[in-house]
Amino acid sequence: MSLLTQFDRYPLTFGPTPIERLPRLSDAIGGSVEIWAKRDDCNSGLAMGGNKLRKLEYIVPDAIKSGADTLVSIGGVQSNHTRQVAAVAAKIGMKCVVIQEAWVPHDDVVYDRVGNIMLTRLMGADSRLVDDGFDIGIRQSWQDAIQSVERTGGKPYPIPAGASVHKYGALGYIGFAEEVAKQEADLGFTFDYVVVCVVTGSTQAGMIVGFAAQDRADRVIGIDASGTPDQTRAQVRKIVDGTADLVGLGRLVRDDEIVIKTDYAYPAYGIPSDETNDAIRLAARTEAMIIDPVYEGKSMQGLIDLTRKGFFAEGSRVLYAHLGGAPALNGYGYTYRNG
Ligand code: 5PA
Repeated sequence: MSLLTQFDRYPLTFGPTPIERLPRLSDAIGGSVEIWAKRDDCNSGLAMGGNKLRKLEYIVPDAIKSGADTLVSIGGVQSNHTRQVAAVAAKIGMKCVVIQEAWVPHDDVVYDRVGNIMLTRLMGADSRLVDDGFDIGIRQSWQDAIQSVERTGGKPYPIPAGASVHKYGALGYIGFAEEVAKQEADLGFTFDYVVVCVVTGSTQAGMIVGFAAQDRADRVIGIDASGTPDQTRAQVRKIVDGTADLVGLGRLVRDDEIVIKTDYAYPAYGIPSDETNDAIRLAARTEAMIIDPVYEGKSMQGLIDLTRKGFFAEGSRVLYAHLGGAPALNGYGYTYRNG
């Protein structure tokens, strides 16, 4: 039985996302485990897709019901989230204001003109650059933007960073967990682990609640890419509790069911390490699977390191959640100028 039957969903995605085996990547990192990917990066035709569309499917009905005419959200300059909010606004015929803070100390000359922010502007969003640094919490700049819409006679619908501390923000990734269980039934086996990047928290939190209903939430291995893991962990805990209550999970999720590895976010949010870049190149060269330096590159780095260290028992099947994010690569043209 789905935990989601009582909630409205506005379709923004193609449907269940494909799961594929990554044999050349598995071999390249030792062949002791089977790496598979669930391709949420290919989930939608809206502006290149990604994890926020799965979340926004459960938020849009509330936005429409509220009578709002403007979605207001926030992220960094190369935020995938604000791109997807801008896409949804265009698709449902609302206006969009997005705050883009200076979350990443990155100086590529085209950083604020290509990739996510270019697409965001193309789709007609009012993209406002603000010079504040990284923080996943509630920001003054976002509250100012909400008020600015009100002052000009609009009706804002606020969506927090990553759609994460929104009441319905984690429902989409409960759907992910239920979808995996259905796909496993077709495949004829179950995955031993799911590896997922975590920053603002609702992706992993939704998975935890969804997999808790299948009694395997501790098999969801979060890889922190925020570099502020205490804050991220506290936010995941809070979202898990609120969401478990909302959907009627019927029990508290234990602390040991929230697994977050904190070794891979260095040197900082949005800045790839040499090991992140090795992971990005390896995924590209073995499987033509394109991942970004901010999020998925770090979770792939974690997956590779944990595999090599023997964290996953030999013969395990590990499902890498590919959450999107490739458009940000355009902002790192200098880093990858030689491949
Ligand atoms: C993001 C987030 P959560 O924020 O739900 O933990 O997801 C992490 C994540 N992978 C993983 C990709 C490709 C992501 O875009 N992106 C944010 C953004 O502003 O784009 C919310 C931070």
